[in-house]
Amino acid sequence: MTTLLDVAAAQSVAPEVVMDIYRRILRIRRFEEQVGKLFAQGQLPGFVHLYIGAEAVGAGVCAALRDDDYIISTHRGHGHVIAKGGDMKRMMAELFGKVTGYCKGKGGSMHIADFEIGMLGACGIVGGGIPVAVGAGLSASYRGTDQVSVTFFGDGAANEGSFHESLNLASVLKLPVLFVCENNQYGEFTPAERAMNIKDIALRAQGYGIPGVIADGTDPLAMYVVAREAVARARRGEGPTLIEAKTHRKGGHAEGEDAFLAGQQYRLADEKEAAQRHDPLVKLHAYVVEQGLVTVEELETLDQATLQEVAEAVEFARTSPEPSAETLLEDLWV
Ligand SMILES: Cc1ncc(C[n+]2csc(CCOP(=O)(O)OP(=O)(O)O)c2C)c(N)n1
Ligand SMILES: [Mg+2]
Repeated sequence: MTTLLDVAAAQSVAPEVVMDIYRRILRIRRFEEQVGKLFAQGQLPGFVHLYIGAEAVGAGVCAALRDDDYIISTHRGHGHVIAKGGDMKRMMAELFGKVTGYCKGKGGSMHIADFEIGMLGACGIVGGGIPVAVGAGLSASYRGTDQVSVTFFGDGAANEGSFHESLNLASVLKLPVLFVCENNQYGEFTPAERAMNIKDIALRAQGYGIPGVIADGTDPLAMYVVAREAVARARRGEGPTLIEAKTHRKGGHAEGEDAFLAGQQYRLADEKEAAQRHDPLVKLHAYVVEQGLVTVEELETLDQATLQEVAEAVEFARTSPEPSAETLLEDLWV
């Protein structure tokens, strides 16, 4: 298989970084596949939105960050936490609603945060995380550090007022923020082309006087290269960048949607096929083998170890206690 990656970009990435990105993607993929199975078995309370298909974005961008940089996520956020170095056990326990979870079982899939790794939180309100990242960028700038703040959000969120206000303020104050739009071409069941009259969300950057970059969101190394440049610019004090990652969901909007869609098809004709063909894990697997960075057998061993890590996370979650009724009103701000 000839690589479907941007070779020029790929060759500017050091082999150890390539493999680091591969491991991040693999951890996300195996975690998410297991979450999909658990949901189908009725073992998880609440909705889950899987990140399968978009792993290149979170993994590529987070590999360009330092541990003390910040990220803010969305309702589709498991992949961002893992990409930033999150703990699978505490994540899985949170999905099960257990007391050992990241938010003591009170946040669930859409509200995982881990301040120790700079993960300031996910957000079930579409577009709700974007201004938080601007606040984190303002804080870094005010404190005189060179930390960078990244907000991931969808194409749907790019039509929210919070997106526009955030780009404007970050631009005016020259804040160290990366606005990373994961354009998977749908907001729930509505194709983006029916929700906006432009094809490229990156164009909106012009309206706020900041760079807008289009990247292949199925190419992990191209994502890394684009993020590396935007991060360097932000650290130099030159302000924010809007990165539009053209990507896909491999599955539905939320797990279990077939039950209420009752056979209705909403995916565009070629898009579903493209989502399969541009699987970021398959593409990076082919690349690392072709380049001789690692053997197929070594990748298989890595996969087995990752599956084991996921299995241990499930076991940890299953055997953890439920939160007690007395703690119901703790950790609330009222
Ligand atoms: C403010 C707000 N409006 C509507 C919803 C319902 N909703 C949840 S996810 C979603 C689609 C978001 O689309 P996009 O931003 O493209 O993210 P994606 O799901 O494609 O990753 C909508 C409309 C919500 N959670 N918050
Ligand atoms: Mg979308």
